[in-house]
Amino acid sequence: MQKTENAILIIDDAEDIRFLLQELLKRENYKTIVVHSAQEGISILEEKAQKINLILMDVLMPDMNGIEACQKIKSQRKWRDIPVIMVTALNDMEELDRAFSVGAIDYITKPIKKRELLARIRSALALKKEMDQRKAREIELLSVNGLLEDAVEKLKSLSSLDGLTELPNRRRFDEYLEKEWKRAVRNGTKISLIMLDIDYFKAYNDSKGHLSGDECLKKIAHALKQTVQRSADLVCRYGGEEFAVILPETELAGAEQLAEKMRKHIEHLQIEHSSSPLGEVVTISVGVATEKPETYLTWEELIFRADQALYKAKGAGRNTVIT
Ligand code: GH3
Ligand code: MG
Ligand code: MG
Ligand code: MG
Repeated sequence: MQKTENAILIIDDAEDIRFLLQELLKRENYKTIVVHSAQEGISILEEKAQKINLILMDVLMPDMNGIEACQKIKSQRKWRDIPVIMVTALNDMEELDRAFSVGAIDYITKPIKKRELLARIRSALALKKEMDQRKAREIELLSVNGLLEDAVEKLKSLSSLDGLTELPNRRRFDEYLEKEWKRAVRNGTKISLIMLDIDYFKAYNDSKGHLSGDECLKKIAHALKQTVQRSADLVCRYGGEEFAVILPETELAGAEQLAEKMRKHIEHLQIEHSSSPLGEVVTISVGVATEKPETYLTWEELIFRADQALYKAKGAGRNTVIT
């Protein structure tokens, strides 16, 4: 029964054999392509090897004989998987040995016996099908491996992002600050750092629940990110409800301006916070510090000073910027 469009390629120089094979196979609903020389058979493969699922090859042919042709086919990676059954009048074991040694899968002797022919074709096709399926599974595995590699890449980039807010995390903050600090030492430029913390966020969580707290953190992260304009400025989630903004090549006045813009922006988000002693909406307290990095200083000094300023902002009543 013909199930696919695939064809059996018949290569034989004798017209009567070509005719006989073609007729027998046609009656069994096999599709055939029939040629009279090895050279012609190879041209067919060059054109549509993927449509050929079996080759019936005569051994004795002028020009290129069947053994040579089989060897040639098996030496090509793209053709190697097509089974070749040798058709021989010789009953010559030496010829057959050679045929097997160059990769033929089976042989049929002339005169051709119908039952034998069909049995051997069926078993060759079944084997080919199994090989194709195995190959497909291997390809599937390879693509799974590819997917795994992509996933690892993704994980690497995720490992520097905070899962909730999708802002760079503390690890990325440390890396970036160290890098920018060193650059500033080399170039003699300044770095500013903004540290900010949500006011009365514990009360927010307590009154609205932790999930609402998470949503609030996301909104604030998004708003902070929108506020910065330079690509060198890095807004990070420093931890909990604390954020930090690294501003390379920025003077204190510029950093303070940005900090005030952020404070206002958050206040104007109007995120309801009725349990805040300050009023009705979520606010932030902000500390700003600037350093001109010198080799005797470290970036920890900058963090310490921004943190101190933030602490003072809390002490000064919150919802404010202190430098
Ligand atoms: P202050 O104005 O002095 O900063 O008061 P506060 O309540 O904001 O400060 P506190 O440090 O007492 O509380 C911080 C709260 O932030 C407590 C903690 O549960 C909450 N928090 C930290 N990280 C997360 C988070 O990822 N999700 C949620 N929902 N809450 C968080
Ligand atoms: Mg012949
Ligand atoms: Mg805090
Ligand atoms: Mg807080």
